[in-house]
Amino acid sequence: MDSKPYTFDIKLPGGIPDHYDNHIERRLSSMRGQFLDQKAYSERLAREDTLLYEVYEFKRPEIAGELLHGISIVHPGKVGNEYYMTKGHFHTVLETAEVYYCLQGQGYMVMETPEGEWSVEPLRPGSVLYVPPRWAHRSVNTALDGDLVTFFIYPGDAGHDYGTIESQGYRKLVMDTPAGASIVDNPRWKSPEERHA
Ligand code: PAN
Ligand code: ZN
Repeated sequence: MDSKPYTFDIKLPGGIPDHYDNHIERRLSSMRGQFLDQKAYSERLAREDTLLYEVYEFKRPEIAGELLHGISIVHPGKVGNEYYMTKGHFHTVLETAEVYYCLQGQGYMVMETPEGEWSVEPLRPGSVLYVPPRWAHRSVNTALDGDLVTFFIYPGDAGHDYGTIESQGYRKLVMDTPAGASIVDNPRWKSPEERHA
């Protein structure tokens, strides 16, 4: 792979880089079991396989020393009362961190450790979020009228573990309530004790 320095531009509003190596689209069908309101999920999926979020990546070798980076764009909307969100994941190499820089929109990063410690941090244009090693992370777009655009950067050897979140869920959900966007307990979350029982 070419190892010369390079630059790219991110035009705002929008957030799509002027060049990139890979474009990923994640649709409703890839989020089975993730949204709390499963009836709303199935009804929507029967109508259309909605595009929930997109990632524009720059390809680098997936080795320690490299930094993988790109743009994540979560579109606005809800399934039931739950805002569109990313799948979320732990890094396979748990002891690897990540930095997110919010460029546009508003939302939250929902985070959790394997021990069940949780944190939900706001994302606003200009906010920089440090996700320490060991914390699973999921971005949620709480603005119903525009995209949540973030720039991310993480170690080349981190890898992605989606399966753990798919089976246990996150401890906290971000829901649209009469009081606005609210952080609520996930009734389906399994504590580490329940998981190992
Ligand atoms: C990001 C995420 C991106 C999409 O690049 O991969 O926001 O979210 P999911 O990977 O959970 O679908 C990142 O955290 N990389 O490690
Ligand atoms: Zn990550």
